[in-house]
Amino acid sequence: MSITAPQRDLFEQVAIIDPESGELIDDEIYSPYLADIGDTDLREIYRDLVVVRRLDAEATALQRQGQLGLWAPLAGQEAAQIGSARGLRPSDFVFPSYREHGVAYVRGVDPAVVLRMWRGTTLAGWNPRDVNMMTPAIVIGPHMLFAVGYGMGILRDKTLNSAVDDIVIAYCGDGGTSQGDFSEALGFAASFRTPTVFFVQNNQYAISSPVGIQATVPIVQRAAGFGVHGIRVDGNDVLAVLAVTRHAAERARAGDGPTLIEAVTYRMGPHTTSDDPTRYRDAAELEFWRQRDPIDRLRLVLDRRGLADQEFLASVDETADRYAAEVREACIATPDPDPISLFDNVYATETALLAEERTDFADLHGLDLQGSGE
Ligand SMILES: Cc1ncc(C[n+]2csc(CCOP(=O)(O)OP(=O)(O)O)c2C)c(N)n1
Ligand SMILES: [Mg+2]
Repeated sequence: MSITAPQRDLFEQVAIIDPESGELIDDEIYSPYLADIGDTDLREIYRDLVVVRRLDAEATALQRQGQLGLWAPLAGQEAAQIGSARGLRPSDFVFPSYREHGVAYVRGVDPAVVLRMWRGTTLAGWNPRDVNMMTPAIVIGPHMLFAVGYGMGILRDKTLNSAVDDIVIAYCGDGGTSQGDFSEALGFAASFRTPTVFFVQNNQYAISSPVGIQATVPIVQRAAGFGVHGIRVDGNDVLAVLAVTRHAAERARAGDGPTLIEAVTYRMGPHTTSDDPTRYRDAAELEFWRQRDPIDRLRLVLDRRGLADQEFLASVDETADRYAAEVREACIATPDPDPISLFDNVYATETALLAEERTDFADLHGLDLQGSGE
């Protein structure tokens, strides 16, 4: 069955939570995708948002205390990440960039493992197959192409087994859309009608460059030129993000091809812990977005429905604090790898040059050549 691609004014952002009243807006196209979301789900989603923000604060503190080399904070983007990740099935595959800690949380990646890359004790992190999520892409762009290739693989699997209906999602930022890889990926995805969702978190900045420098029209408008369906959503409205992701995933599963979702949000913190955003943006702008905080937005819904009683809120805080304490403990306890292990797993079969470099490195530092063998 084909899922109709609704045509909307592409400047308009899909929203579900009324920012004044906390009432749910009845959206003809997208509300049906939330029909199964009851009070328990709303509370669970709220808990996710709070826990992920707490994780982010803890990781930032760990970096300031010298336990991490770097951290890319997600504060402000919780709804975009939790909403979209919750719109997927476990069997779908995720290609993240480097800020998707909230997506990793929903996929069930151990947060202590997430932190290891930022601590510099591993080159990547987890086994992508365990959670159907690739490890972070620091280089901006290529993973969009990988997501198209993965989608082509799904289509091939489908020719062998018609029951296959997985989809693949790739995350990138507003700045990432300026990469050639982004355009190439959209072109290929449209031509081959791959089951790929491109999820752009437009957090208004690429490091210090405001989005207006890279995109003179809304990013979502680029989709149309490639023949890709586009949706612009209020990225701080977790229910709207969930609904549009489910919609895009449903279309992809039905064979209706790729969708580009532009989630309009804001990076509340620095680009990374090495950045000082006060040098390029003013306090008024930050305040404007503080008024649009994604956690407060969902809180309005809970308040309105009488779901945010003291007992519930205390249990959320307790979950978040316990989670952060466990992450901290695991991070600090992570041992440094044997330096020689840097040469492990570079190739399936070690080349002569690499073997020579391994020996030179061991000689230079007086290391045992056997290494950890990890
Ligand atoms: C190919 C490439 N060029 C440049 C960089 C350096 N770089 C790292 S993050 C970044 C900005 C990306 O901004 P955006 O895509 O909006 O994502 P955000 O950081 O806002 O999540 C740049 C230029 C890189 N990692 N890869
Ligand atoms: Mg950005």
